Amino acid sequence: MPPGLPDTRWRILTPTGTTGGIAIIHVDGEVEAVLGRLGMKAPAPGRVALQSIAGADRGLVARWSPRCVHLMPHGGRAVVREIADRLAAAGVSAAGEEDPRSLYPEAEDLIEARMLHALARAASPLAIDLLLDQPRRWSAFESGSGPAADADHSRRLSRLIEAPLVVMLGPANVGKSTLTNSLAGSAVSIVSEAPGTTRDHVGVMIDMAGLVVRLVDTPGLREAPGPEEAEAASIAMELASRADLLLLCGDTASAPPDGPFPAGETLRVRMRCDLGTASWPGDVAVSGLTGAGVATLVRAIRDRLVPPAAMADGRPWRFWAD
Ligand SMILES: Nc1nc2c(ncn2[C@@H]2O[C@H](COP(=O)(O)OP(=O)(O)OP(=O)(O)O)[C@@H](O)[C@H]2O)c(=O)[nH]1
Ligand SMILES: [Mg+2]
Repeated sequence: MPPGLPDTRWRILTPTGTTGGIAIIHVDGEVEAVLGRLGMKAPAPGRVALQSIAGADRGLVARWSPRCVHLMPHGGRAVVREIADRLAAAGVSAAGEEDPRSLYPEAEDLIEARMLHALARAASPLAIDLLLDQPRRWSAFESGSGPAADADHSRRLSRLIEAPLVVMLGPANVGKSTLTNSLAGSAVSIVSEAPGTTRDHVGVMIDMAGLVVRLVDTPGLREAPGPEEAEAASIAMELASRADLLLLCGDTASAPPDGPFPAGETLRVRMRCDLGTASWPGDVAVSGLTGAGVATLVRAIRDRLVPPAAMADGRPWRFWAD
């Protein structure tokens, strides 16, 4: 490996773990040496060029200043991983948490740098307008003319930056995987008439009316599981304990089990609502097969995680981690 480059770091600014359209890889420090080691040519400061990025993809390379460049390949995981590996092999270290002002030299102050940094990473489209308004809100607060921030309010809004975890729990064969597929718009989960079809956890990122969530379909909970299913059920409960929202799924004919489930927010979802008369109401009735109630469920999930009142609230949002 070539010798390390002092004061030179890279980091991914766009959300990782997703298959986003474009990734932004920030490099600051000895930019010309880094790009040279990757077999690339650094554009002049202030210029943007389209070129091969480390041989992994063709994309934009933007030189914001003599010591700062952004590589913008397609955001597929394999491409990003390949470029990260090439950077590591070239002796360039990944950055830890650092002052966002060094990442955004164009920002007027710290709050604007934090805002730009959050905008680059935010998972949800709903975050954009709220983030853009934060410098104004924080300066009103600091000048004594605006309200103060609130930890609970800020924690909820931060779900717009880091996609919250939504976990479906319920008995086998109530239509959890069919609903997951319907929400995801493609077959991500295996569906069948045999109870116990889902043996593993299927996670998918879904835009729910502007709020991007990580939805996990779990194997059905069964009364007398075999050893493999018992293991799967314990993983489901572990996931449930980390969930921001649990979807407790029951069938039209029978309510979901009462638990005990990990404490946290829940929505009781009456599945396969196209099948006959309901014996229990649930918070939302839905049919993954016909699509009935799916739009209502999407709104209910979004509004439970980030309530409309929180979106309309004019208090400043503490959207960065210390
Ligand atoms: N009528 C009707 N049938 C459905 C609906 N959703 C699923 N089904 C059927 O119910 C059966 C079970 O569906 P799945 O989606 O595999 O159910 P699951 O809850 O994921 O089952 P496990 O993975 O075994 O826990 C299949 O035969 C589906 O076609 C629905 O909304 N309406
Ligand atoms: Mg299933």
